[in-house]
Amino acid sequence: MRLVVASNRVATPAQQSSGGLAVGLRGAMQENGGLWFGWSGDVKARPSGRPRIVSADGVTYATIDLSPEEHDLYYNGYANRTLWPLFHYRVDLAAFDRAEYPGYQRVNAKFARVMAPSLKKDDLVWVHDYHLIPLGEELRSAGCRMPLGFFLHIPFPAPEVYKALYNYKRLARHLLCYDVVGFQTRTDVDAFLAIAAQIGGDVDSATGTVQAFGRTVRCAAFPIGIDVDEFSRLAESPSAKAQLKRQLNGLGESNLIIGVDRLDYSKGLPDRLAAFERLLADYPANRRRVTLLQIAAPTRVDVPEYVDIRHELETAAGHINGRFAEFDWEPVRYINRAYKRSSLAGLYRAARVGLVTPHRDGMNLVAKEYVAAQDERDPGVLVLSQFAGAAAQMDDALIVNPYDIQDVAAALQRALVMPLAERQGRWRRLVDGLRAEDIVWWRRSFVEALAGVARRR
Ligand code: GDG
Repeated sequence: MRLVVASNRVATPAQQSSGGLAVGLRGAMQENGGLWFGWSGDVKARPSGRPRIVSADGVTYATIDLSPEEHDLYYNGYANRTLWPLFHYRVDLAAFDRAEYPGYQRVNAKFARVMAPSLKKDDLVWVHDYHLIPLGEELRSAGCRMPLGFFLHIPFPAPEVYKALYNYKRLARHLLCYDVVGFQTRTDVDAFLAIAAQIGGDVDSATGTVQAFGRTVRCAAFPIGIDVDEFSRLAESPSAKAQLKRQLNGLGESNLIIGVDRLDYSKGLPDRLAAFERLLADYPANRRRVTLLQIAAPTRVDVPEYVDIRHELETAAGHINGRFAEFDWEPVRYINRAYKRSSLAGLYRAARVGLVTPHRDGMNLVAKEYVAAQDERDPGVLVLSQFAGAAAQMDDALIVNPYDIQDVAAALQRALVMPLAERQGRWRRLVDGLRAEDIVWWRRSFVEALAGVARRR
């Protein structure tokens, strides 16, 4: 069966730096010839109604442009100023502007209009993430009868948080138009099932099945994984090593703690810096000997909350450096731009500690990439937030409460002095888990669930 994927952005093969997710999805589409739909990333005053088509290696990519108004209401509006903060428990940051939902809905309808004519009745359709929740219902209205699946990359919040959304019933009903709805963790599945029951669905929690509005929907956790070998290969590549040597010059003998995130308020960065400051204050032996390298690549720069968090972090990094720096040692290296994947892999490997402390995260792939990039003879230690989806699979990390600065500082200290044998034992169990549930396992499990729908029919 052919696999058709829809996501907000499409990673075409021309984009050299596409991440593991893009590569994983492309692999799935290459198996049986696939089609990938999405936004081109371009905003045009008069976008054409027809998609731009490119084909490579058995996969066809179809992208459309958005108008400035569509971009404002759909992408910067309902998706990133309402759903993103709310689903990450930031009700305080969520904009509940009723004018934005119709714009979001219209872009989903436009996607459906472009997609429907090229779909065949034995295709499997897999829709990704919070930008495109209504797409399944729009495709159904356009007469599409094939199995439709949806995967949510971000958390599904607890019912009491979710219900702060003025149209939460509408949105849940959109989700119930798919045949398979996938989440990152069991916690997310349970939260959604609770909502499904509250809006009138007949829910069987044991099987994750919901009967509602004349349909049967299967809900399950499909925790996303990574390509483990890609990261260990990248970490050992000559270009990673050469670049690393340059980048690390100047750090002297410092032990490195690394954080890598999109610059986003959900990632817990101000508290992370506060925990590092606490480490230096409470465990003074680390002064002059430990450096925090925080890479925070800017994203969603048109959304005001992202401008605020950027300023907050610059101030916090400056404050720590002002308090502790010596002429030959700067405790925080805060870098506001993106690096190549191979450079990231080299830096992960060089770092004694991987510090991943989101306040909320659907999964968090950086935690997994950090582990995959380690040298098994001398692996570093992962310090991981209990509120990242990854914590459900990675209990050999040092699991912390990211709001508890003292707890995080103590875990950093423990990681910095952890004996080799313990580091190796923890790393071995973590990497075995990553291999068992990697990116290929993830997409095969989801596609298999969707193919099961077709077989039962
Ligand atoms: C969403 C969910 C879920 C980061 N900085 C650079 C760079 N990155 C790459 C990382 C990693 C990816 O971006 C970030 O993935 P995360 O999973 O950490 O976070 P989100 O972007 O928020 O992703 C998340 C994910 O979807 C998948 O389902 O895990 O919970 O929020 O791969 O390496 N890549 C490059 N340069 C950088 O500077 N090249």
